[in-house]
Amino acid sequence: MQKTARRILAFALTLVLSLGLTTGMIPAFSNSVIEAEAAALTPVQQHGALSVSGTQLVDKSGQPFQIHGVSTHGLGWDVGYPYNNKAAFQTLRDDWGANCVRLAMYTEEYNGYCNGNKSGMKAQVEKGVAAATELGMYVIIDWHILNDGNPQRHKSEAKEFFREMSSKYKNYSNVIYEICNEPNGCSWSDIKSYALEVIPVIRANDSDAIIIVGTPTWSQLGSAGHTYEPCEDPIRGYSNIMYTFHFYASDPNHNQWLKNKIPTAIDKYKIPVFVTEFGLSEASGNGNVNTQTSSEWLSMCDKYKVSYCAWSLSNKNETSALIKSSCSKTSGWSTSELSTAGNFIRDWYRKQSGVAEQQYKINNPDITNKAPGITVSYRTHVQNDGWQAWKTNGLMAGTSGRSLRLEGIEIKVAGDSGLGIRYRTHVQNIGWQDWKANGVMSGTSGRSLRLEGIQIELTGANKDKYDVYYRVHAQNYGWLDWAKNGAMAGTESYSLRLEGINIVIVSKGKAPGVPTTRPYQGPYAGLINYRTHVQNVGWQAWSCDGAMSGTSGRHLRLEGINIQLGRGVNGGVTYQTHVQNVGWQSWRSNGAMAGTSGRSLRLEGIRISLTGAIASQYDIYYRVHVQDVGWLDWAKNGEMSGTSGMSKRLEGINIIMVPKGGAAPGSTARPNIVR
Ligand code: IDC
Repeated sequence: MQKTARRILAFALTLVLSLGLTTGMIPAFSNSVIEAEAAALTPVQQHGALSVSGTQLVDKSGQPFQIHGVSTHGLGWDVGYPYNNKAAFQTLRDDWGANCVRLAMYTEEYNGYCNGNKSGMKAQVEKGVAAATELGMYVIIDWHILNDGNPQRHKSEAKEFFREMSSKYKNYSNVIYEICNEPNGCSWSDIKSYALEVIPVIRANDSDAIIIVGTPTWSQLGSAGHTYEPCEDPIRGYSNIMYTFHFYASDPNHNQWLKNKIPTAIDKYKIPVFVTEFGLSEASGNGNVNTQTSSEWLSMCDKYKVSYCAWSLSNKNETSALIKSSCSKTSGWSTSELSTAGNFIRDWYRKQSGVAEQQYKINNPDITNKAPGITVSYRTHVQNDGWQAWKTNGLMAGTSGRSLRLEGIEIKVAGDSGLGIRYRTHVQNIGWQDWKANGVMSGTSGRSLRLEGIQIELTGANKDKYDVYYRVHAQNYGWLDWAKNGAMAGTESYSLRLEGINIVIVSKGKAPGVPTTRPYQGPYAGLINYRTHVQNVGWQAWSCDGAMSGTSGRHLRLEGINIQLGRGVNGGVTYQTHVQNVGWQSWRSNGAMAGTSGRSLRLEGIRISLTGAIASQYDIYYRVHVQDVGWLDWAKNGEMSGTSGMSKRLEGINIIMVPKGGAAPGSTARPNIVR
């Protein structure tokens, strides 16, 4: 079975490498990506390989597990395959709370696998499995017999197909095999003997994947209303086998005797059932959609913890289709673009998965000390959707789980005539725009350019009575921490879009009750950032917040250093170095180089101080690694670090900022040696 951890790491590394190449920021970046990934585990990361215990599907820890999936329409149909894409599945996962996709590969009808379209269908299945796997979703490979009725009819093709698929996916923990969608016009013994040939083919490659076997009469668990042939004569000798049951919740026929089938199969016969397909419509795939009977059916499945997948992810003009036929988008649908069935399924799955609750918290973050009587209003221009409605006082603007970029924003304040607001955005291909104020648009319109970062600050005579806080949802990172009073929120140099934003105004100096550590990702993402020029090596990548810069055990001298405060930090940093043959140089500040370049002269000592507002809020500590001596203790706020009169080179340095008066990062007994 696939090693999930390895996949997270592989994903993180790919991201790090692809971004790292363009930025040179690999070390600082990699941790945050891994953390961001770990914070939101995918369904497969959380639940791993599934198995069957008694009648229940269980996850890797043996806990009962329910699939909440969505089935594609036929993969050969023009209303089916366009939705077989990763962005669509991501919308299902992140916005709907679905954990599974079912790939309906018709065998006969409409470009079916056994109807001359083998390679086309296989390519679609491979595409769907790859997308679901990258997203950490479960995926069902469905041999969608329908008009062909008896699975015996294409048995040899089925065996060949499942041999190939199970060989390809034998190490995947998320792939489920459904070997015959809806047998009809044949007996259970036909189906069973088919299953007894296909199952061993899969088991030869994969000893434990879930295999789901279709049942008589379009998978109704028996050939007539009160018969249960598969339950009375189940398949023996294999583990992790389940039986298909299908229903269409608004079909008058299905709302009679069919309703007893799940309880009877499970309670009486102890047979594991999987609803690989249900519709909210009638059995034709069209007609009435009755939300009352739909709720009853799904509640019954939930009571028995039976898994289910909804038919179908399509905009076909029929009521079982989850997307409105007027909508041609193949991912990122808004609720107004979903059909009645689509909205019902989305709501149902969101509640079940906790996505609704998480999103409620994103939309309504718990902010303390909001400034009484002050209203900040803002609206965003979103890719495809255009201008959204105005949001106020901390509510989310933008979208969540739909991967849509923000392109423009307008912000205004009310409630204090002495208060105004200004803001500027960092726009793809353009960079920082000029500041805009009090409701004027920042960003672009009609140019499809993403916002990547934003700064917001208060203006006017009364601006010092308040603090403005804001945070953004950045692509790949998710929600960053809250920025304050003009600090940058978003990312820089990584070409990542903003997708959402919250803004709130808090009474001056009061705690907002939300995290504020890291509102920004990119170069200078640390509070204090620095890099050194090393003998033979040249400039190293930037380090930040206590990480070592320089080399260790290589006897190479430091020759130069840049030091810079984090983006948006209110204040400055100033530093001077003691250089071989030269002595103390003059002070340098805010990123300028100290030391020498091209002269092969070693640094022997350094002093560093904070300036401006930050100097009253933080102490700066630093220590150096000295030739033949090793690490000296920490120096603080302008004290000398290093040696003097000893002709010893510096080889490494750590720099860190600590809230004013806080504990030192280590011993401060001997920060320097002066001879
Ligand atoms: C339906 C589709 C419809 C298509 C028809 C025939 O919704 O657009 O024209 O198939 O191919 C099933 C089947 C499933 C059916 C669905 C609704 O598994 O393929 O899809 N249904 O009729 N069993 C019961 C209902």
